[in-house]
Amino acid sequence: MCGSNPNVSEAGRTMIIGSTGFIGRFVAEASLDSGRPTYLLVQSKPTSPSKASIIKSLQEKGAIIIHGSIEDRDLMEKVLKEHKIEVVISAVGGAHISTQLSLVDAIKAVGTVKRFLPSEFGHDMDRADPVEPALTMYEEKRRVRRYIEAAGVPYTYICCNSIAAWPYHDNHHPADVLPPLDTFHVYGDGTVKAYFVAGDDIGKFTIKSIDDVRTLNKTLHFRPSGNLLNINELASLWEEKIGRKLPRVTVSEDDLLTAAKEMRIPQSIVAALTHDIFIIGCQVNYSLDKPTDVEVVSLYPDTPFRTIDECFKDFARLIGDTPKVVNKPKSNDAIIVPNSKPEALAITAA
Ligand code: KXN
Repeated sequence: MCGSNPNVSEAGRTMIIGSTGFIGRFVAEASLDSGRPTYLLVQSKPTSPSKASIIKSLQEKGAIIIHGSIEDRDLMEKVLKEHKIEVVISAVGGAHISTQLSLVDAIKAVGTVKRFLPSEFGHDMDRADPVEPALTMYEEKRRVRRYIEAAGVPYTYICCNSIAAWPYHDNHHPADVLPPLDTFHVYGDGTVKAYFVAGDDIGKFTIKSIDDVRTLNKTLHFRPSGNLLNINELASLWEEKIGRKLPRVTVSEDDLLTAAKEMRIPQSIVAALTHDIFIIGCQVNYSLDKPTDVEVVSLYPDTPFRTIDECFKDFARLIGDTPKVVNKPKSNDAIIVPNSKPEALAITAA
């Protein structure tokens, strides 16, 4: 199936942890789309009705469900052996980063896993240095990196930067939310650029990378130049899509630091990361100059990324199509929309 590319070997059995989460679902869908045998580790009892329906829909697309906990080391060893798992992708949420340590032990013990992707899917932890409480999460992710490297487990770290959506500073899943319809909150002077990558592309390129020898023991950076925008440009693009101008209000560096200091989790983590992205410039203030850096566009020059223009067109379409499911949440002035997949309606309705 991957025939023509000499860097890519035969599709291997892939286990995904956290497949009902925001990132994990994109990865699981992409794995199934690629035709790989896809195993999903899920908790014995789904923690919400929406997670249960996500599992069901992935199962209908061919996923094989394994019940159990990532922290059950004996079970993990047994599963990896019995199903001859070759690739393990973890997309556990920010609150569960350290649960990956015993999984690394299990992977090391079986010795047959060809690639492990820990839950990263953001910035390069070894370079970025956000304020608290994001720093604590990054320290945990750094610890997982060092643990993997010490164990000699083959890995790839995915640094996919930001999700293609309006970057709300108090919402950690902004792609589930429409861009603003009343006011733009512009961080600082609005000129610092970031990479906005469609969730589907995060999944697709993650899966492309897992049996590519060029990403073995590397950090894979997502830097598609067409997806590099500042927040002023993002606002103008959205104005174009909705056919009207909106007022722009400045959210200062101090405002973001104050929100970070409130220590509300996850909102304050997101405020700290928003500060790092749009004030400090953590996605653009370094060059890929380490021998362990690889860049996704140079690896796959013939595979295009979805543009922000296309992603914002999709958001704009949702305004007209689904007026009944557009709700106003209490937490901020954002409007939640379904991401056009039926299970998301359950989240909105819940
Ligand atoms: O529980 C969480 C979570 O799973 C993810 C709390 C915060 C986050 C954030 O993680 C996410 O909202 C945005 C983000 C990261 C990590 C990001 O843009 C970069 C990053 O390195």
